[in-house]
Amino acid sequence: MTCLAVIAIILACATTVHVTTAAPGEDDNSLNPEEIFGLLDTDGDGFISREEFGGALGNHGSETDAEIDAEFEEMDANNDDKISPEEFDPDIH
Ligand SMILES: [Ca+2]
Ligand SMILES: [Ca+2]
Repeated sequence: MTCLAVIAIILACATTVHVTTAAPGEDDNSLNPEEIFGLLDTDGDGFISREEFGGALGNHGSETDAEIDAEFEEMDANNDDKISPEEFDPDIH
């Protein structure tokens, strides 16, 4: 969950346009895990690839490739080289 928190912060900073479309009453600066997943899954295939993950964090964060790789592998519980919604956050449904 530490990784997810970092990603949420990075994306919240980088996606102010998207955040303004949130439903009224929702926290202005916070995205739910499903929204974060959708932002990371740039080709919309339902999984976050290593490239998508690295692209999002590499663009907005100060993390090194090795750190991004380590976070990806930590989230990729079944080691199929992509992050499913369940791996990203078990509560995403
Ligand atoms: Ca994808
Ligand atoms: Ca996986």
